Amino acid sequence: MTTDHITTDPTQIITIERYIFEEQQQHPDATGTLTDLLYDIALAGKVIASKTTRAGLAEILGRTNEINVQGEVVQKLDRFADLTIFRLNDHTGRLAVMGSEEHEGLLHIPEQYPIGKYILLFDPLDGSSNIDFNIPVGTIFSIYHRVTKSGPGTMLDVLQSGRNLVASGYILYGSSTMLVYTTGQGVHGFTLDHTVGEFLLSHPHIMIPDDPDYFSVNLGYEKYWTEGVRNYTDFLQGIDGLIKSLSLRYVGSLVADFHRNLMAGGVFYYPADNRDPTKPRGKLRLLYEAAPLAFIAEQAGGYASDGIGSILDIQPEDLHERTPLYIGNRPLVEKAEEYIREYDT
Ligand code: AFP
Repeated sequence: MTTDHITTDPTQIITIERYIFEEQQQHPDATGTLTDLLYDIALAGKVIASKTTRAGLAEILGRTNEINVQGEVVQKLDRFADLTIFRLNDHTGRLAVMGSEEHEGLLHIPEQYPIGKYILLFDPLDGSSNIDFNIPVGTIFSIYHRVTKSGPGTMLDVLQSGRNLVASGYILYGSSTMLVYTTGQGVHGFTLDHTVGEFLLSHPHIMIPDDPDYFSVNLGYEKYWTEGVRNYTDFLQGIDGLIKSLSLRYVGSLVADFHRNLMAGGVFYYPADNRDPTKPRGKLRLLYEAAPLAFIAEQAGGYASDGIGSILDIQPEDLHERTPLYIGNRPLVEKAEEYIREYDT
């Protein structure tokens, strides 16, 4: 028998299931449903990780030649991740309805299964255009309480502002697989130990460091930006001498870019630009990308804005609504708002 996976004192190991359970115990009225739901998402993450790390081998790499509702080519792994999350959550009686970035409409709970009290929104595989190049991708999820009283969940349940989030998180499929989540009691990170098949607590109570190292933006689009965004970018590079220059890091995979800045300090932004008249508010989706990460940023001491005000205060009007996003250290994000106020309004 091999024992090489037993590298840690077992009394020090905290599984994600135990951690979420103990966190929920602090709420006397908690029924355990949220704990179970988060654990189901962790399970989906493990299943998806098993495929993303074998993408080339499993002959699953590549495009399906289908166009999704965002007008993007659907990757096979996107479809697998999407189906995995849906199927692991459609029958549990915990959800009233789901929404996926890959689908135009709501994903209803099949008739034969019970309806629950939570709403789950997810971007099954964000950054999927990177898959063919072995670059990290991620799953982003958000959980709300339903607002309607009974029956299948409706658009009213889904179109809630980020202030109503019960929990949000992401799974990063990188050099290791990490799950980071918040239920409004701080941000906690878990790393998947493949040898035991479980997410183990590796980063409790994550806070964004005060002294930021990085800025992340697609500089290739600079010519499409407003004056405020260009001047803000100069500021981050220390060109006007107000701060030391930050290093530029841009993966083009939001979860990876966000995670690095969360751990090291920095700002990610995807501004509004005039590159594509059909997308005047940038590329990123409010409900599937910006709001869940904004909740995490705020819980880690940071801030997220659309350049004018908090992402969490935006009342969505459409399931696939887009928003400019500035996210990371609070002073850096507030500085973006300042530049936009001064030059663009
Ligand atoms: P894909 O899922 O099409 O790769 O898009 C990824 C993404 O939504 C987000 O993860 C990135 O931060 C952003 O788009 C990158 O967009 P650009 O390629 O325009 O910089």
